[in-house]
Amino acid sequence: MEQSRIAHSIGIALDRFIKNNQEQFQYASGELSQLLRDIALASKVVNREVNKAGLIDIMGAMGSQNSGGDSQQKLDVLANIRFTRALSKGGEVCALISEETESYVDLNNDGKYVIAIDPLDGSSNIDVNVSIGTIFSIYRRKSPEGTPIQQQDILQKGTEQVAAGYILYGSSTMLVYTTGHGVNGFTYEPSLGEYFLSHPDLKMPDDGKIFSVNEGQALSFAPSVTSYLTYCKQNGYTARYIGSLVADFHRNMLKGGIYIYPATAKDKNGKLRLMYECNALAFIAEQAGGLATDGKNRIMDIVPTTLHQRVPFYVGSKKMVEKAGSS
Ligand code: AHM
Ligand code: MG
Repeated sequence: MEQSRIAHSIGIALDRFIKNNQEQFQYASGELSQLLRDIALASKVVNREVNKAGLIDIMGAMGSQNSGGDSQQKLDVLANIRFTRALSKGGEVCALISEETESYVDLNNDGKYVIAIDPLDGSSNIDVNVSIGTIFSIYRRKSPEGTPIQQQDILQKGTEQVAAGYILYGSSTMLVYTTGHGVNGFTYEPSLGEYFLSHPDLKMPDDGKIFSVNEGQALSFAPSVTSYLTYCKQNGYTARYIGSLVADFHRNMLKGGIYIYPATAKDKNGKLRLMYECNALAFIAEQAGGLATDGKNRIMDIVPTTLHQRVPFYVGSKKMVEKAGSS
């Protein structure tokens, strides 16, 4: 009782929260906790880079290098470097799948966990000072530790995730994650350099009035998508689309809404990637009482066949996703 009261008190620091809740993990050896801390630490570094993004040209013009000796680089590449470094130093991760690399990266063969990550999502918003995000999924490896990574470790379906989360670099920076026991959101306090619990046990409204879709592609949507969007408009729904998946998802989770990236003429399987964009948000959505499908099937049941596989994505309030799927 006391434990759960502490674990859910608003204002508790992320590190303490992770420690207090460690016994909820199926394998409570502390490595998953450390891994989550590594991700949080890397996200603080990325947050710092994101916050000075507009200064990069100025600093570049001054010929400056950052503390690691790297010359200034594009933010998404930089974010990939930051997360890869943090995860390889920690030692808990045996393989890393990233949007930024064609193949997976072997890290520590003795590590128990596989990570799929989109280090900085929302590429069209990076240079224009609009919210962007990091998305991650954590899996436990199937093959024995200390042996080379195998396909079965890499291509796991979403139901196998042991944890997933995202970082939203927005008007404030937030880290939201689940280990399969509900969803908790933490807000970053920059002057203290720490995340604090601000959104305990997040629940997505069952129904909502916001739809988020790129209607610029509407002429090539399937009739089912068009008819659902017509239904939304006829019923006084409101359109909100930032073009950063994490930001659109986060708003809809708090307010009630649906995000759709359907198949289009340009992207026959939709645009978004199953392994490091959709699965993590599907896990969080379900843990918060929402739903995620490809229009028909549950996202987390899809067996991946390639690392960068795309999938149509419908995610958000349960009733809205069900209605869109049956339109
Ligand atoms: P990215 O991985 O190149 O950043 O693309 C993913 C992003 C999502 O964040 C966003 O929801 C979607 O692409 C927007 O796509 P579009 O510009 O086609 O609407
Ligand atoms: Mg992306």
